[in-house]
Amino acid sequence: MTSQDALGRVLVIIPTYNESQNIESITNRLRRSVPDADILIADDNSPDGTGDLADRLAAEDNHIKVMHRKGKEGLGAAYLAGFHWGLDNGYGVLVQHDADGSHQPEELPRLLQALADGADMAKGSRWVKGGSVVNWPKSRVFISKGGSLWTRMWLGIPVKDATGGFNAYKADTLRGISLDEVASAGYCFQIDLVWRTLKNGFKVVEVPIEFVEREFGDSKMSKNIVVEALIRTTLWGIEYRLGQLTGGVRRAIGHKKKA
Ligand SMILES: Nc1nc2c(ncn2[C@@H]2O[C@H](COP(=O)(O)OP(=O)(O)OP(=O)(O)O)[C@@H](O)[C@H]2O)c(=O)[nH]1
Ligand SMILES: [Mg+2]
Repeated sequence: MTSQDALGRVLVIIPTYNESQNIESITNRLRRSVPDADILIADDNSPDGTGDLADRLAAEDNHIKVMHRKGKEGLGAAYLAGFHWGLDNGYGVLVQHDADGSHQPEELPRLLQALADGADMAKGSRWVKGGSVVNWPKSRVFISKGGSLWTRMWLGIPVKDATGGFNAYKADTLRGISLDEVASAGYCFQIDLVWRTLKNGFKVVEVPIEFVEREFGDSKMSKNIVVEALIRTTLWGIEYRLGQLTGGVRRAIGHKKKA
């Protein structure tokens, strides 16, 4: 038995919307890289037939499962549904993995090893030593690094790649972070989850990854997603900083009363 076996069964959740050109290659690579893991494709009724293709892949391989959702509700909602399914079905580890080829299935064993070594959440990271991005325009690097810096500044969290979406969690971590309260949809979903994980006292370890820009299909990233992340992060930051301030004032008054 390896240290990773002790983690329990692994479920890799892949949200999809119009990923028919990518889904088969990504599931093939995942099956080779982590043969014991199960894969859950959470498809939002993609008009390009990704859901039907996923059904065909599942019919040929019982490690592949499909969740058909009624329509496009954002990747956050698809992940939440996938997490609940995985927790209800006894998986010990739940992984977030995009379909578009940006996350490398060959790097997943290193994330799982970080969990086996004691992390509660292993976060694939482009912006730690050893991490990188391939074929990204300067504008995307700026948005990603800027978003992480903004998040670190407001929330005071020691995470270099706050918006990264290639993450592995122990089941107990997800059970301990009030998933029912998560309302974020886009990039912000990643920030929301790592922020909750840290706030609840869980250990987050960043694992360097190579992030490759998608070759096929269209990005669902939009101005709205960036604006949602900016507004929500700033509001959480203000709430957090006010809490620090009022906590400090209360402590100071308490000290004075005692003296
Ligand atoms: N089920 C579901 N999946 C989605 C939705 N939006 C995006 N996805 C999937 O989530 C993953 C990430 O989406 P991308 O479009 O690649 O967005 P991104 O990675 O933030 O942006 P890029 O870096 O430009 O690719 C992909 O597998 C998408 O198919 C959605 O509304 N529903
Ligand atoms: Mg992508």
